[in-house]
Amino acid sequence: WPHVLAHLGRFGILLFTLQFTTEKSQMCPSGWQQLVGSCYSFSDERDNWEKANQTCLLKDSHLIVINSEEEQQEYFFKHVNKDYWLGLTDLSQEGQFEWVDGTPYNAAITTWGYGQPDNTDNLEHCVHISALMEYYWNDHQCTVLMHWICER
Ligand SMILES: [Ca+2]
Ligand SMILES: [Ca+2]
Repeated sequence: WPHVLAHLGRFGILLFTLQFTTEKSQMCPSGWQQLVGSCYSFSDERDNWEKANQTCLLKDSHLIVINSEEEQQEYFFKHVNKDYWLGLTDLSQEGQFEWVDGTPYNAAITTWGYGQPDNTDNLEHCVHISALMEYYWNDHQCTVLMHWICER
């Protein structure tokens, strides 16, 4: 390949890029989307946070964990138009947010909506992306039925 590419020049690089992209997309099971290095499944149904969490675990995945600003922008600002549960809760201890996959919660790269998290009525312990808040995050009651995104 490298020898051939040298002769093909820019066209060769294009071919190489196409082949690489194809191989990457084949890493995701059917029905999953390849975006920014992981595979994602956007639910058609709505469910409470715990059921959504369990559904992801049963599919060898976890509720989406936002690890970078790129991921936030790539996904939520361009690909969704609904509210979706994230893999982030403060169920264990109020105000101590934890990602479901053990990723350290880094306040520096969170994307909370204005005034959030506000733990309204001391009942909001599950985090979702909010279409109403232009895809910023909001803590909400875990029993609310909502779409969700699994990541693997
Ligand atoms: Ca809370
Ligand atoms: Ca809230």
